[in-house]
Amino acid sequence: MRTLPTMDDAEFRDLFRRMLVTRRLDEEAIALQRQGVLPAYAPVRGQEAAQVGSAAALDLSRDFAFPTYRELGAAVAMGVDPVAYLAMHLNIWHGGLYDPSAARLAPPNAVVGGPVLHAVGWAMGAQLDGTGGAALTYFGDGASSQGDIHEAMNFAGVYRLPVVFFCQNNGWAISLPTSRQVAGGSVAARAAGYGFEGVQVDGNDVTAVFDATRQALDRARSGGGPTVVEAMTYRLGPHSTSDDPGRYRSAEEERARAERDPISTATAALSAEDIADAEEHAATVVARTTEGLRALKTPAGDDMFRFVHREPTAALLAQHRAWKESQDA
Ligand SMILES: Cc1ncc(C[n+]2csc(CCOP(=O)(O)OP(=O)(O)O)c2C)c(N)n1
Ligand SMILES: [Mg+2]
Repeated sequence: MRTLPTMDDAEFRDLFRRMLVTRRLDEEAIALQRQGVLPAYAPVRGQEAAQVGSAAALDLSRDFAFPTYRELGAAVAMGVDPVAYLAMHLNIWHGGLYDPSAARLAPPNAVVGGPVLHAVGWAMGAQLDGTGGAALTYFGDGASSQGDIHEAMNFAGVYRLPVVFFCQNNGWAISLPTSRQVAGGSVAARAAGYGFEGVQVDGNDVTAVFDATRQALDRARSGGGPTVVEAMTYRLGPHSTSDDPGRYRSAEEERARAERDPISTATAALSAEDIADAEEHAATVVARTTEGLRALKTPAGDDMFRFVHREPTAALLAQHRAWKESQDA
């Protein structure tokens, strides 16, 4: 196992700050769900190094990331406004309130395996128009057993598309352990069958994740084809705020895995002053985010009918009229 940090001290401190912002925002999001502000939330605890390390490796001037429903850390690492990202969990609009094109982050996708298909389509476009960017797509150990993933990886392998398949193997797909989702034990090993590279990395070591993702993105941009990066990590919390992990896994397992908590692993390599500084910064971001989320107003119901088609169809216009009439009634 490698020791932290292997990168420049300032870079490492910066990654740690983003991981800590993610941890504290994640705790706040759970509290907001318990207070009835957010209807539901998918916790990130334990996966901060995997998310921040991978997203920080992106070149935001040309790459594009495709998240699932559990990517707060990636959004934080990419500099997306946390209010706009977490607004997704308010369920008041289509996904978050950030501008995906400007942020280089697609709208969060709750279809398991869904973002992977979109990333491959984007990568095909990038290859055709020669802009030189790469796609980074997130998916889980559970998603890796979906047929969509096979189609996406095979297509990407055949066309040698600039895409990095970033699997967060967090041990569980809701109540099913990885052993029931991944025959053969490794998502990375499957890459060989698609004709490209696959690497397994310690997903709780932010520098190891950053290095592996950076290498994979560089390879993708220089025409070397796709890579699977499988970050071995652990979901320390529940699948969602309506899940009780005590029904399918032991407290012993949770305790053992908590010893490899990415935040404490990174903390061991930092000074008390750096940590205090990062805590103060995180507290400021949390306060601003909570205030912002509480202040958000429900958008106009008409928004349901906008953004569906550039030119609305007759059927959609009729539905819009019927909806308006039902509101006035
Ligand atoms: C196509 C599809 N099937 C099933 C679900 C229900 N579902 C939501 S999350 C999940 C488990 C996903 O596990 P994994 O890919 O390991 O990601 P994790 O939740 O661990 O981050 C399932 C089955 C869904 N959202 N979409
Ligand atoms: Mg999982």
